[in-house]
Amino acid sequence: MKLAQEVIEQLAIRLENCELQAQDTPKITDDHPDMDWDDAYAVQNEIKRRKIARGARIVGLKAGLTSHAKMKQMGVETPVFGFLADYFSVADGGEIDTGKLIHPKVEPEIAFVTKAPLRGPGCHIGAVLAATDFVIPAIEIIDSRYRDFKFDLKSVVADNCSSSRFVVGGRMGEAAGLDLRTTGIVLEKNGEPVAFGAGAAVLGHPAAAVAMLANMLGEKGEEIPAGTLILSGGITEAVAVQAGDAITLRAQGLGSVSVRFR
Ligand code: OOG
Ligand code: MG
Repeated sequence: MKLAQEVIEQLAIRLENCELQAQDTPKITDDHPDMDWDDAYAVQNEIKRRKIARGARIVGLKAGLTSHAKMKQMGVETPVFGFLADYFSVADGGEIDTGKLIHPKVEPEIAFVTKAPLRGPGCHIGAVLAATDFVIPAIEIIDSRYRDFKFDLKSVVADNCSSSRFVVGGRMGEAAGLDLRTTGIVLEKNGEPVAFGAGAAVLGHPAAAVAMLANMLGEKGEEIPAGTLILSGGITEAVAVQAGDAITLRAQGLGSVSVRFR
């Protein structure tokens, strides 16, 4: 750790206020070029602590930057993780008020729900599939608090990996009966297909993103508990949206999930 606890707290307040007030800010490494990974996750944890203290529940986890498309889009090279709070969840077919967001983008993802705990190190695809209750398609809405979505990895980790909203829906799938590598997805914006992909875009297999997450948490002595919803990361580049847009994700064998922006 390079930053004092007081600075961690100030950065958490700054980033969380940007989220709650839909305002952007320059990336935090501009002022703190020496901050390290532990500092970045400490800021994220402090944001989580503040939300819990205000009565929010944590309902899941997300892996980010797990596909080459996303890494290339954002110019970064390592996967990262964040948390999902209860109020991030939007019903399938629901509406999102863009007035509460800064510059939202949507991502097509495969979400996992666990039925047994997952603990690293040494967690692998087999362990993830054995511990998966079901998979379900998800649209993640990311909304970096950084000006023009410009950041480096430590800044984005501190900002809870741009987490903003998510929608799960469609049909539950049994992980054992699906080949998630070849599960195809189509993302539609206002009825037009705008992005396509298959599960293998995410680290070769979406379950590998969940295993990676368990291994990263394992290094901190933490585990993924049973009953956790996990977003495994955008399969394609994120697509910018604005008021009036309607988004649908169709996933092979898993139905579709939709959301509108006003
Ligand atoms: C970081 C969040 C990335 C994903 O699925 O790759 C992410 C960002 O691109 O703002 O959620
Ligand atoms: Mg994502």
